[in-house]
Parts: sequence; C-alpha cells; structure tokens
Amino acid sequence: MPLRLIEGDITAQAVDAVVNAANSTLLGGRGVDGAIHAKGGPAILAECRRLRQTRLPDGLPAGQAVATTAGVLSARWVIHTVGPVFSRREDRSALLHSCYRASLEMALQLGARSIAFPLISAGAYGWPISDAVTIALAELRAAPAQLDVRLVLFGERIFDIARQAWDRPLDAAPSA
Ligand code: AR6
Repeated sequence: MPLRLIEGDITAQAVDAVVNAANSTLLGGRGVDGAIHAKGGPAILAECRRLRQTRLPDGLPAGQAVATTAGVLSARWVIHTVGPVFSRREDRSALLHSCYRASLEMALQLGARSIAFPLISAGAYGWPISDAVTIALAELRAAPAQLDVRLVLFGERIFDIARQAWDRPLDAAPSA
C-alpha cells in the first residue's frame, strides 16, 4: 500500500497503531506525547508505568519501540519510540532511522494493518525538518506492502516541506 502524507493531528487518525514520539522515561511529555496521553486517557500511562517496573527499569533507549494499549483512542495500540535529540557534533541519524524500522516491526508483530507516524525528533528534539522528512520518507517508503502507513505532519508549513520532498524524484539532490 502506498505511503500517505496527511496534514493534521495524529490522535485523530483512524488506524490500528499510532506511533508516539516519546522520551526514554515513557512517562509522558509535550508535543505528540502529550496529545496521545491527553486523548488516550490514563490507561496508557498506567501501562507505561508497568513497563518501567518490569521489562524497562531504565526506560526505553533511543531508536527502540514498545507497544501499549491506546486507551480510548480509536487506535488499538500506541507504539512508543524514542527519537534521538539532534546534535550538530554527532551524527545520530542511524537512531532516527531505527525508530521508524523498530516501530514498523512492532506493528507487524502486533498484527496491525494500519499505522500513523509523527515526524519523530522534529519538535522538542530539534531535528531539522527537511532532514527529518528525508529520513521518514526513506524508511516509510520501504515499509512492508501489507501495511497502510501514514505520515502525519502537524501544520501547513511542515506538511508543505514533506509534500515537496515527496514530489521530488528519489535520485534528485535536495534543493538548498
Ligand atoms: N499530531 C501530529 N504531529 C504533532 C502533534 C500532533 N498532535 N503535536 C506535535 N506534532 P515532538 P520529538 C509534531 O516534540 O521532537 C515530548 O515532550 C511536531 O510539530 O512531539 O520527538 C516527548 O515526551 C513535530 O513536527 O517530538 C519527548 O520528551 C513532531 O510532531 C520529546 O517531546 C515531533 O515533535 C520528543 O521530541
């Protein structure tokens, strides 16, 4: 199934799995994380706390993914992944690629047929938008064909950047 780019709020997506741009604590935050916990209700945080008390005492490392209930969201699962904080001194892009891959893998393991991603690391974690888009598109275009995959962009400006990258031929150099 072809990847779809959507402008809007990820919590409003009617999909099996919603990906959360979480932090390692799994205990909530702002941005996508705040919106998912606010709309999904306390069951999500309760399951995150249980994960911290059991399998993940030190939290979820960057680049990895873990699933919980989606509470009262229309999705069945939230797949929490932790993006890297952007650094000018260190190339952390492999971790950002890994977030998309690990989340897709988790979706397949769960039996999800549709999944919505936010633009991971491109908010509080400071990743430059066009580079974050390039990484997201590279991974999501290569997603397993049976999955309905959506990249949900928050606001017209970010959506337009993604749309332009999407329209650009794959072998073309990004414009300055
Ligand atoms: N739906 C879709 N996209 C959204 C939404 C939404 N409701 N809200 C924000 N975005 P961010 P990060 C966009 O900061 O950079 C949290 O505090 C936003 O415009 O949510 O990975 C966590 O707890 C941006 O393009 O995630 C972590 O501490 C993109 O989603 C930290 O922020 C990602 O922004 C993670 O930072």
